[in-house]
Amino acid sequence: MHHHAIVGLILSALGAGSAIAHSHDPSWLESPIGLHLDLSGPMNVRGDGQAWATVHLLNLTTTPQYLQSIQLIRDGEVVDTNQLEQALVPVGKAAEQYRLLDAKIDAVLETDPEQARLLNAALQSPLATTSAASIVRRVDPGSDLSGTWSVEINTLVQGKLVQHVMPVCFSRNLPLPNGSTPAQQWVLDTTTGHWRVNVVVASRRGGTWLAGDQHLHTTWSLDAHALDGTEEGPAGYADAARAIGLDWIMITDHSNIHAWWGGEWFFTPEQHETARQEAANYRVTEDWPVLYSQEMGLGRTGFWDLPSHMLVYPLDTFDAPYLENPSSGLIFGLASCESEQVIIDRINVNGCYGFIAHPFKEGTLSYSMWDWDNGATGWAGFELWSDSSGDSEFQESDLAALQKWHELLGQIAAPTGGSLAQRPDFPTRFPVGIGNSDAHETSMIGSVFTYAQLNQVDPSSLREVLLLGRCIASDGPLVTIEINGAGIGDVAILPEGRGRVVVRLETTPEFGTVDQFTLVLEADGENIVEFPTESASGYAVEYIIDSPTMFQDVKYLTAWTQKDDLSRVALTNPVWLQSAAAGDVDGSGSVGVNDLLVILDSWGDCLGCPADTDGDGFVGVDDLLAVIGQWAP
Ligand SMILES: [Ca+2]
Ligand SMILES: [Ca+2]
Ligand SMILES: [Zn+2]
Ligand SMILES: [Zn+2]
Repeated sequence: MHHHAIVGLILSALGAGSAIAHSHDPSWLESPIGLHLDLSGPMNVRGDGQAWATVHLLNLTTTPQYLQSIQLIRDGEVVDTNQLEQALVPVGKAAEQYRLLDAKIDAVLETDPEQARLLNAALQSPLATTSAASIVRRVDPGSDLSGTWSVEINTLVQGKLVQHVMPVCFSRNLPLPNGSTPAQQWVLDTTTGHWRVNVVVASRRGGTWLAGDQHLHTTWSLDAHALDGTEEGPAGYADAARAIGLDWIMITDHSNIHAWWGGEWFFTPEQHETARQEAANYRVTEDWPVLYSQEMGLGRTGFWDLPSHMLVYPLDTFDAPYLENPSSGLIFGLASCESEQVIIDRINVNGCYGFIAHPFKEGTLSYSMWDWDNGATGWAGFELWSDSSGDSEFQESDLAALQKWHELLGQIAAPTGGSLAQRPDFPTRFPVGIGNSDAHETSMIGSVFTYAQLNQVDPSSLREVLLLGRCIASDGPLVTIEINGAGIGDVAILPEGRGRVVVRLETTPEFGTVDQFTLVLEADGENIVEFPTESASGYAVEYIIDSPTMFQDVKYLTAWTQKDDLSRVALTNPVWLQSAAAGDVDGSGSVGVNDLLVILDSWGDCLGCPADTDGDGFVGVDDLLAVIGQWAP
C-alpha cells in the first residue's frame, strides 16, 4: 500500500509568542496621554445579525473635558448620534500612578515575588479611580453595513471644541458552517494511493452542527468591569453572540474575585442572582439559550500562591447555583484558596460539572497553570484552545494543552463491547477538549468556540455533547470525522479491522476556500494522512478512505485543520475504534442474536456499516450468512 506523506506537526510552527499570557492589563495601559478611545461590540456579524459598536472613553489627561457628542459616520453622513453634556473626569494622575506601580512590579517580579504581590494589590486604588471615570456609549449602524465608517467624538477642552475620529470596520458574513454545504468528494484508491474526485457532490451527513462559547465574562466579572470597561450583562452578551452567529453561550463570571469595588462587594450571591435573573429573563423574552454559570479559582492553598481556574457548567439546568469560592483571582481580593479536589467536589455535588480553564496559561500575579500532578479527579475535560489574548491565535500554551491531551488519551483503555469504560471518579470516559474565547468584552465573544452536533440547544443536550466529547474546538472552519457510521466522541466498530473513514472540511468565504487549508487525520495522536486539499476547490470537501487494514490497530482518530496563514484552526475530539472478529458486527465479543438484529436493522445500501461484513457497500444475505457461519453466542 502506498505510504502517504506524513506531515510534521504543522501546529508546532505556531505560537511564536510566549507561553505566558501577559497579566490582564487595563485596556488603556498602552494608550498615550489624551482621550483614550476604545471600541467593542459585534462589528463583524453573520447572517442577519445586528451590528453595533460600544464606545469607551477615558480622559487620561489632568485637564477636565466635557463630552458634547458621539456620532457614527458613514461616508461623511451621520448615521447615529449620542448628544451628551457630560464631564470626562481627568484621571491622568491615577493612570500615572498605575503605570509607575506596574513598572515597579515588573522590576521586582523575579527577585521579590512577595513585594510584587503587595505592589500588585496597591494597583486597586488607581484602577478604581479610572474605572469609575470611564464613559461607555453605544452607536448603531442599522442593517446596511456597506461604506466607510468612523466614530467621531466631540469634546470641549478649556472652551475649545476638539474632535477625535476613530475608524470602525463593520462587516457582514455568511452564517457559520453547519455541515450542510455541498462538498466535493475525494476517494482514496488504497491500492494505488491515488485520490480521485467523485463527480458526485455530497451534501449533509448526520445532523446539524451548532456553535457556542462556554467561557465569557460580563460586567459582573470584576476584571472585565474594571480593566476593560465592560458594562454589558448577560443580555448584552447574548445579543452580541447572536449577532456573530453563535447558537448558545455559557456565561462564566468570576466567582473567585472578591473585593470592595465602587461601593459594593464583588462577587456575592446577590450579584450572581441578579445576573442569573437577567439571563433567565432573556431566555423568556428572546427564546435564546444564554446559560449562566461561573469560573472558579482552585488549588495552591498557600497565602502567596496563585489559583488555577475551572469552568462550572450546569448538568440539566440553564444556570448553575452560586458556589462559595474564597480565592484570589486578580489584583483584587484574597490570597488563598481551597484545593482542587474541594472545589471540584463542590461543583459535582451541586448538579454541575467542571472543565479546567486555560490549563497551560498563567496571568502574572493573578492565576497559575493547572497542576497536572495534583491528583484531583472529577473534572470533565479542559480547554484545548482558550483565547484569553483575544486575537484567536493558536498559541504555544494551546499546543501544550493539545500535546498533554494526547498523552492523556493515550492512557485511556481501548473500547471493548462497543464502548469506552466508565471512569468511576470522572464524569467523562475521556478528557474532553473544548474551545472557548474567555472574552471579557463583547467584541471578543466567539473568537474561539465549540461546534457540537445538536438538534436543539437545551441544558441536557449540551451536557450530553460536552460530556460525550461530540464536539470540535474552532475559530471558524468545521472539521468532522466519521468512521463506519460513528462520529466524534463515539466508538466505531471495525469488522475484522475494516474502516471507512470520511473526513470533512467546511468553511465559508469569510474563512477562505478549502485549498487554503491543511487538513490532517491523526491516529493515536500521530499524523497519518495529510489530505490533498490543494487539489480541491470551493468551501467544502470530504475525503473517504475505505481500508481493510489501515485503521485496524488504531485506538482513536482525531483530525485538525489549519489555514495556511495560521489564522484559522479547528481540532476534533476523538472517534474511538474497536476492531471486531468476523461476524461480531456489534463488537460485543461474541457472535449471536444481537449481531443478526444489527444486520436486519441495516439491511440495504450501507456504505461503511459495521454490518456490511464483506465491505461491498450492501448489507444483505451474504452478510447474514457470514454471521451465521461464525455463530458462537
Ligand atoms: Ca456480537
Ligand atoms: Ca455486504
Ligand atoms: Zn480564567
Ligand atoms: Zn475566564
